[in-house]
Amino acid sequence: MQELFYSEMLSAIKRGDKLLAILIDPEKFAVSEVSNFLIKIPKETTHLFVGGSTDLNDKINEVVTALKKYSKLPVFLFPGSHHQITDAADALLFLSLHSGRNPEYLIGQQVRAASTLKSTSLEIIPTSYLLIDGGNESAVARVSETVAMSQESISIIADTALAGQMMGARLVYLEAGSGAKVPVSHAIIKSVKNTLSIPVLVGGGIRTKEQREQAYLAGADLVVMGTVFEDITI
Ligand code: 1GP
Repeated sequence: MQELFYSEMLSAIKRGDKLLAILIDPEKFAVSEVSNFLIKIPKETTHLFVGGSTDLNDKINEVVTALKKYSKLPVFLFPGSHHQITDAADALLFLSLHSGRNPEYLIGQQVRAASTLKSTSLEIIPTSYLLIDGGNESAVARVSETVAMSQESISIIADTALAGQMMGARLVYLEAGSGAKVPVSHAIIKSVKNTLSIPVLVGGGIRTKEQREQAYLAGADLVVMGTVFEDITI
């Protein structure tokens, strides 16, 4: 499998670029507003992520197709389930919820996706996904029926991320949950960054440019922002 989008990400990080993904939840996105949405997101945006925890409709293909029509940014799927796959996107974050102990989200959903992905044009990027307590119950915790890791457990979080890397993950995603009250702490980002050699993605509860810059300073290679841009399309 080619690793075009992953290689581009590594090259950008090596150059010292800071990456920014805007997350679009298809359920909350008005396709008719796509061009308006793309004008209003930050000019620093490097990636568009598409996906959501709830699986109430099959809008994902429609949303990705509309984004690809109006934007040259790479579109990565960030699926909440094996239903959220479309070849209209460029790449797939093939998530395994390593913070949790629910086999359905460690391997079950991945098995359900495997036969579809066998003939996909998507670039598949194995991603270690860690849910960290963001101060409120997240949709990820509710849907996956797993408990978020405490922000106090810095060494366990770093060890979990390291185990994910050792298992072959090409990215680690530190997730405080969409709409988190408290983003992932700088101490956690720093510890994971110092422990791992793969890129570190951080999201959940990041609302301002300043918070984003602070996450980069702590060691995040890519910041994900979603909720703060949702009202653009509603
Ligand atoms: C959620 O990390 C993303 O999966 C983004 O979170 O919606 O809080 O920006 P927000």
